[in-house]
Amino acid sequence: MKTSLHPYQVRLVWVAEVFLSESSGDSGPLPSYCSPSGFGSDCGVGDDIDDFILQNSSGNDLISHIGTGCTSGGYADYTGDSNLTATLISGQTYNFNITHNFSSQRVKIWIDFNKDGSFDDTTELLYQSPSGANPTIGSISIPQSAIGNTTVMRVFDNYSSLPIDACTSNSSFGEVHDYKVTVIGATVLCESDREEVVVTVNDQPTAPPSTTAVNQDFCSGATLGDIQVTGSDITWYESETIATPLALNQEIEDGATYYVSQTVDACESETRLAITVSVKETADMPTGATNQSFGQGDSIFDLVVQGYNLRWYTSTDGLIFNEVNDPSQVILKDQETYYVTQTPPGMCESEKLPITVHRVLDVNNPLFNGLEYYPNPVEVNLNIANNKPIDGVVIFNLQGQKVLESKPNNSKTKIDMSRLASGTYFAKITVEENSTIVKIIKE
Ligand SMILES: [Ca+2]
Ligand SMILES: [Ca+2]
Repeated sequence: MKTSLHPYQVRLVWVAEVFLSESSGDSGPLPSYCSPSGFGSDCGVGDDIDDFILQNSSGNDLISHIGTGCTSGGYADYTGDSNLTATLISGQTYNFNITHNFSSQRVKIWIDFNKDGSFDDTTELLYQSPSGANPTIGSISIPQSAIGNTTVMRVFDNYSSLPIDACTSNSSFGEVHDYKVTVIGATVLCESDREEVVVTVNDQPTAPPSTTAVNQDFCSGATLGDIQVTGSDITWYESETIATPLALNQEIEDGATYYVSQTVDACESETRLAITVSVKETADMPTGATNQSFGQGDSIFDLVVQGYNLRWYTSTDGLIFNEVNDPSQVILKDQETYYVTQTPPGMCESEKLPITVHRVLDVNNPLFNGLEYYPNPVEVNLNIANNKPIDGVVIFNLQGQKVLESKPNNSKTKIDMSRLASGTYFAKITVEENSTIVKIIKE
């Protein structure tokens, strides 16, 4: 005997293929039907079925039974009359017109589709008058599923109220006509051999998923799929009982509790594991000038940035970023942009601050031959001199904001920095549309 951690029930079912066809089915002898009871007075004073006309949807008469008057006792069986029969096709609708000799007549029509000798009010009643009338005009529809048979259609007329059923009148006055009809309907043509199918039913309750933490922290943009749980085929819900699952890519909300099930061997756990999430705030970018100068051989480590747990990145296109493992090992390149984030305790990593670096003195550029700037540190006036005339000087603070601008057009100039707060600044010096940046300390 096989033992298993998951004992299952095994059930056997059998399947067969069944072919159906349109057929007129059994054309053999008709069963006998009840004679209607309850007529005290039958139809002698005009409560009869005088004319009965049945037409197909093209308006052609199938049965045209005119001027029949009243049959004594109220029951006329015309099933033996080969001129008063119709062939009716499943799925089609037929119109009828019944003339009475008195007003306020109400009619029911049945067909004994299954040919069992009785007219069933659920499956075989095709028409009932909504109100009393003369004539009674309406239609009957043969159900698509009607069984093919040569059988009997009963037309039952009552004065004022509908017949109780196909065998019982509801008032003293009325008349019944029975007609033979051939119904073209569905019939089983043949059935295949039956084959056994083994169905394995997992009757072991599935446990909910597990986790190492029922409270989990995330950064903004995290989805249900980021929550850490252990289970197979897991499904998230917004409550313990609601049936509608949540999408795995739904963004989670701060402070929300989500409920998760797992499905093992087709059975979903009935209990769900609850996980409460918090979404931490994203930190502001670290503080630093977006343009910084550097000297030959400086590394990322030499850039001036303030923030917690700085992380540095390089990128060739500003779209894909590579994190720098050791900033002291990455030597700065002129005009390159480096990116830096901060991650203060309890917060999520900030956006990236881009910093473009400029070599302080480009010894290879003759435009800046003889460039001098002094004193540095400076208290009041910063003197700048160059062999070639200086077109522009722009002073930036560490945040990259422009704080002073001058267009000297001269090879010597003074910049009054007395009103600036103490700290580090950068001076961008432009000569013939070429620039260099130098670091200035204001005392
Ligand atoms: Ca009649
Ligand atoms: Ca029947």
